[in-house]
Amino acid sequence: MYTHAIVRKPASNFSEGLTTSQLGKPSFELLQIQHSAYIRTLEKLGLSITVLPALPDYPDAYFVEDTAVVAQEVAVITNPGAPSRQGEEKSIQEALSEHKKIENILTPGTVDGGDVLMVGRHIFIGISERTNEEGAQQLSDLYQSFGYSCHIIPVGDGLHLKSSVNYVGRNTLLLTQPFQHLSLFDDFDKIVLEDTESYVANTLWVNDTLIMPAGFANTKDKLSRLNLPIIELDVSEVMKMDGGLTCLSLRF
Ligand code: CIR
Repeated sequence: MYTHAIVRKPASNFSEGLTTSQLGKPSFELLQIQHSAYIRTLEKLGLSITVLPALPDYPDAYFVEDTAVVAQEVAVITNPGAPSRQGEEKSIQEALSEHKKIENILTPGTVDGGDVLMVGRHIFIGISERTNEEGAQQLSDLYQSFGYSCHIIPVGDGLHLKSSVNYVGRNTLLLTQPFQHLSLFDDFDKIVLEDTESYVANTLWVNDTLIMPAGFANTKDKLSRLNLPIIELDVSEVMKMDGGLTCLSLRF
């Protein structure tokens, strides 16, 4: 069970953040409404939320997930792979050190938390444009020393590993088609997304409830087979900045 989450308010210049999306100019007003609804949803699921102030010097900083990898025994502060995001991790270290023992990914290693999928004692680490081999290896060594089994996977498609694969409870992974045949995932049941709904791969499993992006009926249908409560949230403005539901918080 998660009991805590850390989030950060988006800054009004958030649209200066990195994005590859062609979905148009995002609205700050709407993003604030969507971000508040996200916080309320986590609160309803029993989490107590630390809301950090906006960081206008880092327009992507409300994607806090990328700045740390948090487990029961330790929080690893990352070294974000995008130069414009390096430095975001400093205030996260401060916030997490109230709760956890801290370790750090060190240069030349880079890791974005969006590339790290934890399922129980297993950790899948994606090598992407943001997470390099050195960073993945440092993270893997750290968590192996705490008894976790770590697996490193190349992410050929999408921004981060968790843009394409997430755990949705009941020993099941929700994943996009390019990831469906990876033998590393053979021990899981799989729900494979249709191409048109691949964005929903970034569904968030919190305390046995699924929080999914609103408006993807086919996937909602598939997820309902798991018999878990499903909450749909509109994250249109987050999507315009290449982000999703997992990116907006650190849960522990
Ligand atoms: C970026 O490109 O870094 C941000 N605009 C989006 C980060 C999304 N984070 C995530 O998927 N964990």
